[in-house]
Amino acid sequence: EKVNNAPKGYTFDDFLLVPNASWVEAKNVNTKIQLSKKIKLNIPVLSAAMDTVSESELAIALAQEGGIGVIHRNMTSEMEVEEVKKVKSAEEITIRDVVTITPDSDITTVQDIMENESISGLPVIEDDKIVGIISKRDVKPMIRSGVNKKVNEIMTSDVVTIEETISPEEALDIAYENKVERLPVVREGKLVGIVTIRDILNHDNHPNAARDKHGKLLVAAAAGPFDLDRAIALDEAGADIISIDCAHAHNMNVVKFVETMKDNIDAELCVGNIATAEAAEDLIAQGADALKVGIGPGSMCTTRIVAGVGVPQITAISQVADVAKDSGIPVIGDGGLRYSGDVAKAIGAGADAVMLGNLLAGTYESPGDVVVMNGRKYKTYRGMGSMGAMTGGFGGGADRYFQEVKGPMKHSKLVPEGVEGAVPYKGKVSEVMFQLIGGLKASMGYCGAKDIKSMHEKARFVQITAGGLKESHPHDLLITNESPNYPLL
Ligand code: RVP
Repeated sequence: EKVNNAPKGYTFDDFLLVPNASWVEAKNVNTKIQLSKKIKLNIPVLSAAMDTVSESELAIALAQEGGIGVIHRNMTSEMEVEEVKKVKSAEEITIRDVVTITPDSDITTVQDIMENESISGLPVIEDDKIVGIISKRDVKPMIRSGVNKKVNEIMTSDVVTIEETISPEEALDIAYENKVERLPVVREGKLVGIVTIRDILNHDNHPNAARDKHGKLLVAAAAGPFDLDRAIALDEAGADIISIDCAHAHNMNVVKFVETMKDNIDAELCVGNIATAEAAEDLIAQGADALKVGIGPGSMCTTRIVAGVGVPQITAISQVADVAKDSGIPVIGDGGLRYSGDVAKAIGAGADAVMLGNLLAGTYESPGDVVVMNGRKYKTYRGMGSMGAMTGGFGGGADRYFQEVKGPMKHSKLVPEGVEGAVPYKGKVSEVMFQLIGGLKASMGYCGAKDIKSMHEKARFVQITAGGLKESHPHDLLITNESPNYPLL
């Protein structure tokens, strides 16, 4: 009975989206999402918390495009905290390491410092307070005419300072208004840094970036399901989302611990992975802020082969989304996405956002070096449940799969659920996102959906056959020029 009456599970290749009557053009669609009460993304994309995908460099690049990176946890808690901090301070234009001078110094000393350090202005400090500022323009004529004066005789005493909390735009306005090139930054009257007009103007402000209320890039970080200390440390370091990273979040001990996690952190709590409506109900009841869906769809995952367990991804997403939408909890479709069309199908099936491993591995910003094989460039990509990730690094791969990480780790004691491999080098995250979001926007144009919410409502699917799938891919020709959004392995 339970075999013959089993429900069917479907995935991306089993369906296509049906074109609708549409007044929407791809160039005008809006891909913004509210990932949780506090988190707004401009593109519905998260990076996978994997050690060949997401460290600070990739998280910075993805947040600048409008998505959010999830720092992996196959490193010590201290190292992960540092990665979070790097993302949070990535676009800081304040120079923290300020060289200062005292009022009674000779201007020849000032001249020497300016030349040696290649800086053109020094704040003048007395008793920890800023009492003036001296620039190359003040010093040069004196030195040229051979007059040796003290700093306090020629410095500008009327210093315009700014508070640390000010935005770059406000700082620029103040600098222009007061006709000054540099602004000392103060906290409770004490100098903590300096901002120059040149640095503000050179600062590429990435208009589509995903930012917090202070203008800093958003970042998420992974923690094990019972690793409260790490979750608290990441929260204190400023992570916007803590992502509970586990192969089976419907393990009832994991479900039970969600409440404790929630009680101890301010950041939003994303929990995964799951693949059923029942799991969604249980986790929502415990207070999860977002749910991550995917058991076994990952490109390097062998869970479905090794354990025989999983739910094809489109079915999993739609089952979880049906439950989550009633509670307003966002759903992240994690794994199995190979093309931009899959992103559109995941969203059409009810996902609010997607999490990408393979599609972001092999970018310039992902960890690891480029290797050349048979004249083509590749980067390594491995499952967190692969032998390499479980034995190398810090055990963050093994406990994701509920395996013993203590003591000397012997290969023979572990049962991997992932493989190690390589993916073609794809260039910068910005280029990958351009194609991916371009494809999503095209899809939304076909479906008549002006934004993600209306994509949820308007998407209609047609189930296809093996013949339909064959017809969908390029066929009956030899591809002579590889397309950036249809790579060949
Ligand atoms: P993909 O994008 O298809 O490469 O899948 C990425 C996802 O696969 C990750 O976000 C994670 O949920 C899952 N994963 C990571 N490691 C493994 C494994 O070793 N089985 N699976």
